[in-house]
Amino acid sequence: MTAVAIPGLDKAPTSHSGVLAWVREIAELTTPDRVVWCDGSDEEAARINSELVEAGTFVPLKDRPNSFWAASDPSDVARVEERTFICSEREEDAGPTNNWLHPAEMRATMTELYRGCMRGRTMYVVPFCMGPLGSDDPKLGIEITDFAYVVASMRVMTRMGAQALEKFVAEDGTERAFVPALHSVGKPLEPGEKDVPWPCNDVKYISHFPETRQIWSYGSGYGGNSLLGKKCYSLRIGSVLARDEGWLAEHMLILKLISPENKAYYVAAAFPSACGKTNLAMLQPTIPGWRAETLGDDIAWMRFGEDGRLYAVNPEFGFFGVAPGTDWHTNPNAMRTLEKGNTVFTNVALTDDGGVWWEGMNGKPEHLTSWKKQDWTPESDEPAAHPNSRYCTPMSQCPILAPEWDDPKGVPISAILFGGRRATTVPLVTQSRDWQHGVFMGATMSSEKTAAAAGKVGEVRRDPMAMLPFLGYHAGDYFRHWIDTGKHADAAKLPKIFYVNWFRRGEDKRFLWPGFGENSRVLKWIVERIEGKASAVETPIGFVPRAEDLDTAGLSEPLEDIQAALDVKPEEWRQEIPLIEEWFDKIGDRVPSTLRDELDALKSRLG
Ligand code: SAT
Ligand code: MN
Repeated sequence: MTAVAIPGLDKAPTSHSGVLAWVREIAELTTPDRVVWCDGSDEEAARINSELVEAGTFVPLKDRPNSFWAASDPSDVARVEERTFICSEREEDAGPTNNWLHPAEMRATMTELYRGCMRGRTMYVVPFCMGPLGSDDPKLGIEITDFAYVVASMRVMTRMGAQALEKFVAEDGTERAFVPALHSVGKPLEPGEKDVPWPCNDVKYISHFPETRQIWSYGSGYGGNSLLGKKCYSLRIGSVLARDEGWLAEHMLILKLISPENKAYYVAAAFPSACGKTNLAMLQPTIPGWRAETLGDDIAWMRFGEDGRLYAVNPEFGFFGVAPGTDWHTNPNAMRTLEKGNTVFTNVALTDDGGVWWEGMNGKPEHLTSWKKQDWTPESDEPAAHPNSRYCTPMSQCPILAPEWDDPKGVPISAILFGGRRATTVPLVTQSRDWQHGVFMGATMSSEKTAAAAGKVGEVRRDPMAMLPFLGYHAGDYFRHWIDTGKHADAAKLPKIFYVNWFRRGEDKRFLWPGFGENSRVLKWIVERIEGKASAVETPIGFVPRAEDLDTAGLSEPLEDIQAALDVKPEEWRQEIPLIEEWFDKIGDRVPSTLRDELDALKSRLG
């Protein structure tokens, strides 16, 4: 092999042989102009930010410290599910909900794309750890990327740099396993060629190799496609690790609810992207005496503790939240988090005095620079911010962060919520009959598609446990893993499972439930159910409160609306049955028979 002298390649701050070999292999394949090993220091961050300003990728904001505005290429604004692949050795292990290509074929194709793809660029080596650094079994990764924006964002979203790299070699000298995660924007520069602010490629691949725990991403700079610790590692590869090691990797927020008696309850909740997970995670309860604290807004890793309870940790270190709709009314705690600065905003609008604005934010600016970098006025017929525009901000800035957020042990979960965005059919809240029935609810949950993924907004799709785009293996096996998780546990110690829908509408299409801070009323009922204190009606789909079972004191909505949000209409549910059957048929014979039994039982209860 010829030794290639790439400046910086030999500056490795680790002796980990696997890291050294892999970084060298990728440098020789992608031929960057230089290699930078990232240490995560403040000096490094300042240097990278100023390089991004220089490149035109970042515009410094004037309304908050150390914060930046970025506008992506207009074609690179969301996750690309059709270009996302689970490359297991056998197609049947990826299952019918994933795109599949044989790993050898994918490797061959992508190796050719990667060859020379970092020419003219810097290759950054970003060591990171998902979950608390003090964990006994830290989940490590190295992301190699040629986009400084990714480095800046990974520093916010993960525990990265020297502190993570330290964990690669255990105290006894053994080299720990890590997930190699390769990212390139796929836009090599010819000598003298001027770079664009947001390099990307029309050809995109977001590939996962579950058996070898590898991630290869090409062509996109957008968060979910490029911040590989997030969905790619923590969910797609994470779900495979969880299956093999006996835990759960889930698309869930983690919330701590504190009752007037000062008792804490931890709740994990799964909603599809852009369905209000961050708002619920940072809930400001409207009912007197109740408080909430945040532990995470997107991902939960859950495993059983020695006491037999299910404990959750958030593998992330920052929030990558949807900006539009966020304001002082819907999510004051997010606004306070963002005010502190240290935030990257992507695809929001820029105000004339150097601040940020998006649809749903207070104020009526007369003129803006839109996410497409065009003049925008209230007369413009396009939104000023892209509907999937995002803020990337440190969790530590959240004013209601729970003090135990970084505890490697995690927090014991009392309730799991599944929820989607449905205009009809699904009541505001339903308690499952037991774990297995709760798994059925999660496995059959449905939602109207949002702007977080490319595709048609509004159409209803099944999104099991909000994991449809994030499963690293066969959905039927995933359901079995959930059923088995319950079987191996002490039923009394398992979290109770609930199905919620904040988005039901009346005949005139208006929302029946006010949502946001008022969701604390639903959480209060859930806590009271756990304590055996609240009433509910047993319906064919599970236990549902009547309007009078909820604390509605001070709500301005008429009680009829609340009742309508809670109604179980058997005729609507009978229409749902063929859709669930079709969904199970799509998953095929790996659907656990227990879930088919649940479906039969539901059918017979509906009559
Ligand atoms: O784009 S991300 O996948 O990072 C966020 C989301 O869709 O939930
Ligand atoms: Mn998400």
